[in-house]
Amino acid sequence: MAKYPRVREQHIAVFGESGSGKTVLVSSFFGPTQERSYSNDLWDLVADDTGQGNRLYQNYLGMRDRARPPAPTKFAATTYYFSVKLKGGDNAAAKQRPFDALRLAWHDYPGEWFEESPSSEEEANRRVDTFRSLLGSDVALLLVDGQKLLDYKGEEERYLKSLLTNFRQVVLRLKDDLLADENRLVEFPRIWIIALSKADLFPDWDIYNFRDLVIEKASNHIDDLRSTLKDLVETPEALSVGEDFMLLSSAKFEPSAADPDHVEIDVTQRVGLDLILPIASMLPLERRVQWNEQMEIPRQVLDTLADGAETLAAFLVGSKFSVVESLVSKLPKIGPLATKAALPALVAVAKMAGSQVRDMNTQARAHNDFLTATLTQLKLDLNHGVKDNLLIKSRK
Ligand SMILES: Nc1nc2c(ncn2[C@@H]2O[C@H](COP(=O)(O)OP(=O)(O)OP(=O)(O)O)[C@@H](O)[C@H]2O)c(=O)[nH]1
Ligand SMILES: [Mg+2]
Repeated sequence: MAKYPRVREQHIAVFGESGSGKTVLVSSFFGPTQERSYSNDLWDLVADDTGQGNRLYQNYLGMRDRARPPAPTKFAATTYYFSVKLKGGDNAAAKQRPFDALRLAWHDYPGEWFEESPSSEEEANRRVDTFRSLLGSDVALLLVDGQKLLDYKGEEERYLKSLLTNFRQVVLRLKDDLLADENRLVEFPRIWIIALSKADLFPDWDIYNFRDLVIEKASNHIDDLRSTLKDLVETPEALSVGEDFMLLSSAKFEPSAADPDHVEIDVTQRVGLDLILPIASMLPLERRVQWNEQMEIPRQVLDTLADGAETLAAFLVGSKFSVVESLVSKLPKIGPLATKAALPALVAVAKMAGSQVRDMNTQARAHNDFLTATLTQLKLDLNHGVKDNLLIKSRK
């Protein structure tokens, strides 16, 4: 194995119109991890580019200390690169681990790109490039702007229809450029999560309230979007659109009691941000196992979906956790790829019961095995999101 880079890279693709909360989201994802009071015993989150990291932190400080949100994003997209650096890099367990950091690329861009036509050919090209990088992620978040839902109270279908059809139009317009000479795209987000941004505006809601509203008012538009996306991809059966839902709130924004023209921003009240890493890293792995049991997925698709999952699974099995070993031996051979050595391990990891994950997490922590502890922690966090009714995962 090559010594460098010992990393795995995931992309975060957030699709949302202008003002839907994309820049605030990435700022609130990163900002708190830089505060003095922040502590995480398993990993550190660092921005690979110091200047970029400082700008995001500046956004966050503006909100925290001056109730001032960042300005709308104009003209250009920015890709923020983060590393989730595992602790314990110099201990014995770390010598065996296949990587020391998860890398996260988060693409932020002007939402108006989805609403207005480009003003020049150069800009049109930039949009295609950005869109193409967004499509390199396994998971896409499609933001439903909570403020807009409130503005359209009682006739939410009007907003949802325009959101979903506009987005579909964008995809259709870019289709030829995206496909270039390919017939269908192999690398493509396979999980499209419909996410409510600004969920703090709905203090009484859990994810079921949101899901029910979206299905009730817009299921036909989701169907249309799904078929448009299916037309673009290789193995279209391996695609979840409108089956997963989540709540997000980057901070609590509230009109100030003293002066209703001003907002107060409480950055400590956040919803769903802790699910972003687990969703980016664990959800594709789980889904891949689900699909693999139901259908024959071509190797080329598997190689892009949850890329590196086998290495991870093999590592977990190799790390002598009896729970994985016993699961692997019990599993029936399933699917056309069951002979691939690492796959049963992958299935085992994805299917481990909550209590087993917890045991493994405890053991790994006790042994300073930070990679196993991190992976199992991400899985536990994902489970919590579901239990806390912040996340609905596809049951298919
Ligand atoms: N209540 C509430 N308001 C939010 C939240 N996040 C963002 N907002 C509000 O939405 C505004 C726009 O957020 P941005 O993050 O700048 O939106 P954007 O998607 O980056 O918009 P563009 O850069 O134009 O594409 C902010 O100035 C806040 O007023 C949130 O979690 N809760
Ligand atoms: Mg923005």
